[in-house]
Amino acid sequence: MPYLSPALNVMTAAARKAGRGLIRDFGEIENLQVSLKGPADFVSTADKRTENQLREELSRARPGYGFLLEEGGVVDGPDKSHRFIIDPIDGTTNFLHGIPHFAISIALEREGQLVSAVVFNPVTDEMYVAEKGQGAFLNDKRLRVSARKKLNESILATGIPWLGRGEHATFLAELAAAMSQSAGVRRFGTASLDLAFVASGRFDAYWERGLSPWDVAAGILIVREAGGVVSDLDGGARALETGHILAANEPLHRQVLKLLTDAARSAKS
Ligand code: LIP
Repeated sequence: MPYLSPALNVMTAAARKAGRGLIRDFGEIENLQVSLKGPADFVSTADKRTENQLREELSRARPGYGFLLEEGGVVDGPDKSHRFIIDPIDGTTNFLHGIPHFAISIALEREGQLVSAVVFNPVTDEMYVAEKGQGAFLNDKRLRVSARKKLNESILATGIPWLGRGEHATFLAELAAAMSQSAGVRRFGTASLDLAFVASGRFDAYWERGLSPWDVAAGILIVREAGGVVSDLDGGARALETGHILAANEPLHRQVLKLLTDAARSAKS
């Protein structure tokens, strides 16, 4: 059984409750796909409503804590040492298109350190949790990153930049290198779940550029507590700040970092 601190208990309860609302909203999406207006406004309302609900639940249980919210930005609380980092719907594009792969992501920071994390996929009812120093769990099962050491046997996941976003040339060079040296590359579209999949050994490694703190905060702690390594794309510890992230087991982290560094360099020369 996972160790659930009181804070983590509050976070999982809030995620479950908000998840029920998201499931109802997701049911509407299919109908809206075929309407002329499309589901965009509906989804943005669902996003904001879910965020408000999470904020209310968490504030009630932990009055005074601050927030970093995808929609609402920074909300300072009187307690300067704690803040929740929340993405109410990570994988919004999937959600908008009726693709059942999205998550609620909640991290708790204490004195600037990630200490508790929840990534909840309400469709599959998969609740990933981690507590600093206590390990990572999927529902009741302890998580461990994969044991693969060989890149040519590994599945890598990534995020693909799109219209108006990211350095396409750099990404294409990275993808070409990853394709030619690994057993395959996946793009599922939800950073928090990509990280949770690394933690559970489903993916051997994951990299993406240009993410926001709320996409990755909870997932970073989950990977680390599952024995994985998370860095930025220079190999440093600033993934949360830079939004450029690489997560893997230790031997693969080294190999994929080199592959990406070489590829990015070749794209620039
Ligand atoms: C999304 C990420 C996804 C990434 C998108 C976006 P959102 O988060 O989970 O992996 O490719 O750029 O950041 O916007 O759905 O919360």
